[in-house]
Amino acid sequence: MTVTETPMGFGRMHRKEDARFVRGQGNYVDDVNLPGMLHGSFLRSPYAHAKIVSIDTSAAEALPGVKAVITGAVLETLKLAWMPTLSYDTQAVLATDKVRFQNQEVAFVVAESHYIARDALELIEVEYEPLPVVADAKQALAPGAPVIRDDKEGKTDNHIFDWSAGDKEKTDRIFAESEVVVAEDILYPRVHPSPLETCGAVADFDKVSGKLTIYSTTQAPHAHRTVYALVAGLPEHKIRVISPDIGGGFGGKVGIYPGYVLAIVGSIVTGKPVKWMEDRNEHLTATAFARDYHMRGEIAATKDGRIRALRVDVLADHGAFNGTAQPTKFPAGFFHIFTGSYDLEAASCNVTGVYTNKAPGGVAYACSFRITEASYLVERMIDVLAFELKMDPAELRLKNLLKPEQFPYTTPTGWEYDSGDYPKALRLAMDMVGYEKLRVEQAEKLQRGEYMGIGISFFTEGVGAGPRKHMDILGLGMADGAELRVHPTGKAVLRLSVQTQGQGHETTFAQIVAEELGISPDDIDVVHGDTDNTPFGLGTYGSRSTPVSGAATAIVARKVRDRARIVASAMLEVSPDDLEWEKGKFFVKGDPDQAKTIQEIAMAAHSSLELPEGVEGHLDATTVYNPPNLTYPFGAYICVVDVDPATGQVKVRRFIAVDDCGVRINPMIVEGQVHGGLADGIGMALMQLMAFDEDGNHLGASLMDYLLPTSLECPSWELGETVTPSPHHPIGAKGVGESATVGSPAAVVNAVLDALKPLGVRHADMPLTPSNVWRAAQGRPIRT
Ligand code: PCD
Repeated sequence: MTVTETPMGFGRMHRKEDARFVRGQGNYVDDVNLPGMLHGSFLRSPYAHAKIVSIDTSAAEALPGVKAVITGAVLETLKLAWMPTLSYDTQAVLATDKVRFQNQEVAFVVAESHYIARDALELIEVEYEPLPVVADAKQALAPGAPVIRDDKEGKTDNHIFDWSAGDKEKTDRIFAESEVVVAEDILYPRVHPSPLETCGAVADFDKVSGKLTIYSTTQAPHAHRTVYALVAGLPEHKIRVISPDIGGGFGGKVGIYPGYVLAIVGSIVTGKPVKWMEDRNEHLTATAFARDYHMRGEIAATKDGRIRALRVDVLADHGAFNGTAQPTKFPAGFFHIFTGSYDLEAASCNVTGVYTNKAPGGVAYACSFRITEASYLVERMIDVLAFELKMDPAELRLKNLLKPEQFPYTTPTGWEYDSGDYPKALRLAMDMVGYEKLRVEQAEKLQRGEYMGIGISFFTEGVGAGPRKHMDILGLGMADGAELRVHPTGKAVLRLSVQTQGQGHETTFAQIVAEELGISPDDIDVVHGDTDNTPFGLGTYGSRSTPVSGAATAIVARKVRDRARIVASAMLEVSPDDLEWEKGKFFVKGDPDQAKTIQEIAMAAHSSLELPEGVEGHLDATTVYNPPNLTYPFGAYICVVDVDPATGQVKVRRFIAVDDCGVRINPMIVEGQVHGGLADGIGMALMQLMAFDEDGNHLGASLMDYLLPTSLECPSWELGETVTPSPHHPIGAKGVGESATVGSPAAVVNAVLDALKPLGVRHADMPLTPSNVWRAAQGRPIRT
């Protein structure tokens, strides 16, 4: 795709940040090297569950170059052994009483070099007393199961929460009277975000000024600063969190990890800056996982395929500490959006969260707070129903999709979808793939003993958390700020509270200002990821930057424009009402030659020109945006696969993705976001699983076992779009960052199962690896 000129607003434009990235000039946390900096490293537990009898650090401390060895006992004296999680639970910073998952942090060595620190770890003696392990969520609530969180007073089981949504009574009534009821057990396995860059931090505590500066891999610098202030009792204005370039986040960099805290403690203890940077093995085993939802879905319908109700029961594996990141009111995130894109009479769900001896986290991983699980569930259930009714899955969907005239639409579980034209998107995807013809080809192939599958999924997401009256994280409302400064020469600086991790905000947010003010995006600098230099806000995840900060940016630019109108009226000696705006300039109504450009106006605002009331001498403005609702992007995906039942090999031949994220700021970036998410979906559907044995040993602790999709597994994506603007968003945009990860796994799985349908296979769980596909084809699918 060639782009020849910079658009003065929305449109295709190369990413401004790429100039430094492609030259290897990004500045990541590991590139931060401060004078006198020391290095920290963790001793981690070999056991998934064990009592700590004793820890002897004397030999490690004696190793030349070692500056400090910090244990849980040391942290206890500082009241820092435990920290709050994003779900109001507590998490051990360093284990004190016992270890609760394999590779949990047990001790932290600070030394002159990373290598000395690693060597010293070998000299620490820990005596463990192994305890029975709960590795399987389904065993967590069994009578007599070992209690993982006995640190919590009075805790006698592994239960975390029960949460339900929808109208259970009405749903049950419809199920009782429905002609067809189908049930299926569906697992969304534990997976991991696995960005290119692992997690790390450099902490620098200045004893003289009392100021703590932390460079860290965080998607939410302001929220982290507040948590550090509350936990460590440090004054918030003396903490500066800098999130420099981030090599991908995908939700895994939302929470606070023990490593960040220990870099801080290490710096306070030694008086020197301390760097902590984990390796891939540590990242895969100890940072936030995603999913791990064991779901039982039931769908009620008429014989001719009108879907009436959905009922879901979920067992949610949250690992050893409940550290999921989502708005407080919703312990199962936004899972209750599981009615998806369909017009149902009723729905209800119950989610039970349990502790297991696995790493904590449960973050998004491109899921907008459990919408991936919800979307996968409903899209699989639709195909299961189609299987039973012997109906075409496209026809079944078209029959039940919400109609454009139903928007704004309130779902049976209380979401208000803002806008959509679903049938149009699905029909477009079907046209693009040549659906009818493909079905003919599929039938012909089957005659020849070749198994080809066509999988459809239709998703609706709710992104842009969120309205403050419903949504907060740790008591912090989910609004975001924006500040816009226009210099005398008409160049601008936009300061944002969201934090890009590769999405291209330095480009797209400049484009929003450009669209509103007619200043070239090249003349607008976007500042982010530094709490000292940006307004407060909750950060980037749940595809919220465009819905929340994108709105704030448009609004702050409009405030600047309002001030510019007043200045222009003084310059042109007419009333502000007599001016008309055309991108980049104000002119006198009926006399377009009498005009002042935004650059001229900016200079005048700073000059000796006498300014009217309300304009003190510049155009700068600031705002905070509290979204009235989420935005609801949607899409229709179709995947075509060839499956060899004899070897279990799956080849994704084609993938059509029609996305509707409202108005697109930069279509090229949107397409890039979709490409990435589709690849992610193929990874989850076909390759990825965080597996554990019954002793809680991690079985996929390297990228040799935990497989990431590459271009070899991906077809050449075929993208389409429809544009249904969000009616409540100032520029009509909806989020898109997670859409493809939400929508694609179901399309791939539905395609593989469509191929195996002639063999009588109705369902098999992800990941559909060759061995799992082979087993399914033999009539022995792996069940969970
Ligand atoms: N856009 C446009 N238009 C529209 C929308 C959007 O243009 N309509 C664009 C923007 O601006 C940006 C992007 O696109 O740039 C995205 O956006 P959004 O949707 O808003 O989102 P954000 O917030 O920004 O981001 C976030 C996301 C998420 S969430 C995830 S996972 C992932 C995604 O993002 N991650 C990542 N993507 C990505 N990419 C990259 N490169 N890297 C990363 O890391 Mo979570 O919750 O965290 O799990």
